[in-house]
Amino acid sequence: MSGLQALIFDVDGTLADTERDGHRVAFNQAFANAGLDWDWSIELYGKLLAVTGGKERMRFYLDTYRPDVQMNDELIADLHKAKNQYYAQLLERGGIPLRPGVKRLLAAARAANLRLAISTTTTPANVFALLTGNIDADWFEVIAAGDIVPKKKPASDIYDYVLAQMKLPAADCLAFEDSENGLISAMDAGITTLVTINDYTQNHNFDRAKLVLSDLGEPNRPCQIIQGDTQGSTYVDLPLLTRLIAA
Ligand code: XBP
Ligand code: MG
Repeated sequence: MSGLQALIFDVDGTLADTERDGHRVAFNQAFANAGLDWDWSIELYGKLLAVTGGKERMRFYLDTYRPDVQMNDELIADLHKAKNQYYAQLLERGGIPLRPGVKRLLAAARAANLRLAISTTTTPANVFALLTGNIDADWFEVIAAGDIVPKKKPASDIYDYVLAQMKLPAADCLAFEDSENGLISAMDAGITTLVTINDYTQNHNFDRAKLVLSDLGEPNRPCQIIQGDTQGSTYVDLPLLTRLIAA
């Protein structure tokens, strides 16, 4: 059997805009609580996002902006744990909604017996914190997240892992991403990718993407087409995805 069989979703920036008002705020809370004078502004965080993974991002910040500060991996891991607790609290307060069209598309895919998976750099607990109250985590056959693979995005490891778990060829899957690192990861795993941009990623290089949109859109709220051809569709639905994979 061939044709579209599974949709694989990135999390941060794709399911929801979690970076600027979620992870960034939680990082700053963790830093303040630890008595550190680090404050990651919206602008600085945009630069730090070049490095995926919260622990890796902190190490990059230290190496680049605070070379005078010595911090061992254990302390970074403690800060990261605290950050994720603040992040969960923020989500519990309903701080971050899903992006347009996400829930509609997932529900349609489920109704059509398409298989669903998650492929993300973030910590597994953060995925569940975001899904709680929004989407049943059981909808996803595989939730591949965090340190489960040796190399985070842009390496293809996390997508390779999902494909292996689902025992599916890349050609029968579609990936949803929001960033250049995510796109490289999915494409290097051989998966056709649809990108929905956000403020942090709008200037990334998405040349390899099949389609680049403002968001997934809704029937009464069209998305903007940035690159590629929706053949008249004003929002992302299953017929459009089937056409994309066949093209
Ligand atoms: C996003 C990331 C993550 C989050 C923070 O990855 O790079 O590092 O910013 O999560 P994706 P952690 O878009 O693939 O979900 O602090 O748990 O790493
Ligand atoms: Mg992302």
